[in-house]
Amino acid sequence: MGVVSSAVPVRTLLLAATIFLASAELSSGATRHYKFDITLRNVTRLCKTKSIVTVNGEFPGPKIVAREGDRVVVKVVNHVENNITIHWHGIRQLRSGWADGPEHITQCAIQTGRSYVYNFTLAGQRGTFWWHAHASWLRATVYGALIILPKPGVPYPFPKPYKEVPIIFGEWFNADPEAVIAQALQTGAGPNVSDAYTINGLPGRLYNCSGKDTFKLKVKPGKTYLLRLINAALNDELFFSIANHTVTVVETDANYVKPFDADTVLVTPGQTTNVLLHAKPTFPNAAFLFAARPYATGQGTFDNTTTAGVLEYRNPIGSGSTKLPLLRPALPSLNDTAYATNFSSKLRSLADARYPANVPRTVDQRFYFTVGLGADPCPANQTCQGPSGTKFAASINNVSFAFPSTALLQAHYLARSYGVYTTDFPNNPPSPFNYTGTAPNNTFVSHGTKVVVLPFNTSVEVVMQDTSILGAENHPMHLHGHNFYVVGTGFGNYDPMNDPPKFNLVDPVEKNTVGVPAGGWLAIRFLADNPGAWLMHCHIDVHLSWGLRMAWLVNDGALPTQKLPPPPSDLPRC
Ligand SMILES: *[C@@H]1O[C@H](CO)[C@@H](O)[C@H](O)[C@H]1NC(C)=O
Ligand SMILES: *[C@@H]1O[C@H](CO)[C@@H](O)[C@H](O)[C@H]1NC(C)=O
Ligand SMILES: *[C@@H]1O[C@H](CO)[C@@H](O)[C@H](O)[C@H]1NC(C)=O
Ligand SMILES: *[C@@H]1O[C@H](CO)[C@@H](O)[C@H](O)[C@H]1NC(C)=O
Ligand SMILES: *[C@@H]1O[C@H](CO)[C@@H](O)[C@H](O)[C@H]1NC(C)=O
Ligand SMILES: *[C@@H]1O[C@H](CO)[C@@H](O)[C@H](O)[C@H]1NC(C)=O
Ligand SMILES: *[C@@H]1O[C@H](CO)[C@@H](O)[C@H](O)[C@H]1NC(C)=O
Ligand SMILES: *[C@@H]1O[C@H](CO)[C@@H](O)[C@H](O)[C@H]1NC(C)=O
Ligand SMILES: *[C@@H]1O[C@H](CO)[C@@H](O)[C@H](O)[C@H]1NC(C)=O
Ligand SMILES: *[C@@H]1O[C@H](CO)[C@@H](O)[C@H](O)[C@H]1NC(C)=O
Ligand SMILES: *[C@@H]1O[C@H](CO)[C@@H](O)[C@H](O)[C@H]1NC(C)=O
Ligand SMILES: *[C@@H]1O[C@H](CO)[C@@H](O)[C@H](O)[C@H]1NC(C)=O
Ligand SMILES: [Cu+2]
Repeated sequence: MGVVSSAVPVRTLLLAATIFLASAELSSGATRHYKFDITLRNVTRLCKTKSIVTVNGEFPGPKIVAREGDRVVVKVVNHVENNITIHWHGIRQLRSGWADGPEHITQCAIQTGRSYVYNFTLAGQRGTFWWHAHASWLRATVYGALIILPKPGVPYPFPKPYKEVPIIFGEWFNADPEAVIAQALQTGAGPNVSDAYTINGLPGRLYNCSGKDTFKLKVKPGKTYLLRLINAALNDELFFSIANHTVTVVETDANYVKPFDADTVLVTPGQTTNVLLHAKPTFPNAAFLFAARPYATGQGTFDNTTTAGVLEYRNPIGSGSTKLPLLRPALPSLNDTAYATNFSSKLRSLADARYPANVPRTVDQRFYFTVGLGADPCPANQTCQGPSGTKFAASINNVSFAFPSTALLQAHYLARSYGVYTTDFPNNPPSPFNYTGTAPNNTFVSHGTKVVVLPFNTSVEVVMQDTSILGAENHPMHLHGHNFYVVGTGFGNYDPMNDPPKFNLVDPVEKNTVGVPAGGWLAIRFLADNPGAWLMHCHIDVHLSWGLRMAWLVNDGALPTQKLPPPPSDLPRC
């Protein structure tokens, strides 16, 4: 373990024991300094003690709370043996691409004993974000909430909640997650599944030996609570429900939506969703479980367990001794695509004068990308445990993206692409077939570090088409550096003649992560107004590891305010 002295004076965030936000006293336009020491820590879950990689020894990691317009400066010091980077999920990083974080894309990893300062502003954004490691599977334990409050005096477009509570879902492995993915990549098989899901780091009472490790939310009758849901699970989309309560959905991926009520909320890895919980008007003489378990569409095995927390009403009479009945929520079945589709279709932008939907109405460049699984042949000297003795792989337009030996953004900035990447990423599937029908005989993917280069301010439309090669599956696709509008979706093969007239260009939801439906397609539009190198990938980490990722290189514009500044002097080198 390297010992690193900090040259820059930094203020370490001290977390209050309570999870509630103390937001009123935050000023705005400030620079907020944090120090993230990447360290090992022993943690006991499910009766087993293991050493995990953490930030500042905390699990989940420290919460960052700032205001729209603030600057955030985080010095990350790596004291562990793993290479690591941190990504600020959903933050646009306007002209600060060097701070985005994905390893091999915007930076080389921070190696043992080294440090890097992430320095960015929170321009034009407010809502629920999160941060996580973006190297291998380290985000299994290295993640935390990043909350941007509106500027002082700017209200939410819904009644002010009494309290705000981050609810972070995670995925817990008794084994070392790094060993799990390393073994899977070696054998070609699907990775061992996790042992539990967690709520704010706690598996909850439905698991053996976890009664004490249950997140408790105490509420007062008649009050409204803003739950900031964040799905930090590695590989699983989650249904979330609270017994005997419906919630009002008001925001997704840090964009306000037209409010609607739901018994169950679907959150995919990478997504955030804000909901209002209206506590019952009078003391209900019961306690209520809230729980999350997967929405799973793939063919492989998955962790089908349930994490739970307890919603407890503060007894106005004060007699805490009476045992109250504990009610359980009814969650949709694990493969309830009808529920998932219905829920997703209700997400609509506010699209009003204050929060307009700036959806591109015209399109400069159109792309049709297949997203899905595939295979790699088994090396001659090995036996593989993937499909039919091959190794699992994944691709976009049959390209399984190979990480470059140096960071893409550096090569792009220095105009030295030779030997690092090529600019021939296919705009369309290389060989068309019935994407949601019988899979072609040859399911092998190709490999390459191929990118799409976009001139500054290109208006882009991407139709993402799920494939049924090795099983149709919902893929939560995440775009770095931009938000996008979801203008259309459907099942089966996308029809370029009959589907576009049905696109919603009025109030489509604005997101940074969206599930491409299992056996279906989804169309997004975005304006490439942020110079840099931007990863787009499936947020199911096993698919990401198998190559379901690509990158956009957005060129500088003509004006000085449209150019990527030079890299910071401490940018890690490979
Ligand atoms: C974790 O526990 C083991 C066994 O007790 C101990 O050897 C190790 O030093 C501990 N690690 C940390 C980071 O505390
Ligand atoms: C962060 O970036 C701003 C703008 O480039 C710069 O003025 C400031 O010195 C940087 N802060 C640190 C700690 O690097
Ligand atoms: C994965 O599971 C298999 C079967 O239970 C076990 O033998 C193996 O050690 C596990 N791998 C890891 C990395 O934990
Ligand atoms: C939990 O404990 C029960 C009772 O001891 C046991 O039957 C069951 O197998 C355990 N489940 C797991 C997943 O360990
Ligand atoms: C919870 O919901 C069930 C089923 O709808 C209902 O029978 C019961 O009265 C409710 N209990 C409370 C305390 O709200
Ligand atoms: C969960 O998975 C286990 C192991 O694959 C299986 O035995 C069990 O029936 C599943 N439970 C549910 C509710 O699907
Ligand atoms: C969902 O799972 C149930 C039980 O495992 C099964 O009977 C049903 O066919 C599945 N539905 C779909 C759409 O896969
Ligand atoms: C969609 O959900 C609403 C309630 O939120 C329900 O009334 C409606 O029947 C559902 N539609 C489908 C097709 O499931
Ligand atoms: C298979 O051969 C490759 C290339 O010669 C070598 O790198 C690899 O270690 C071998 N794998 C096994 C399992 O022997
Ligand atoms: C693709 O295959 C599916 C399933 O066999 C079939 O229902 C569908 O009609 C086919 N679509 C096209 C465009 O051929
Ligand atoms: C695919 O394989 C099947 C069965 O092996 C064979 O009948 C069919 O002709 C093959 N199709 C193509 C396009 O090669
Ligand atoms: C860490 O990154 C460096 C530079 O890219 C590389 O040489 C080294 O092998 C990596 N170490 C680990 C443990 O992955
Ligand atoms: Cu995926």
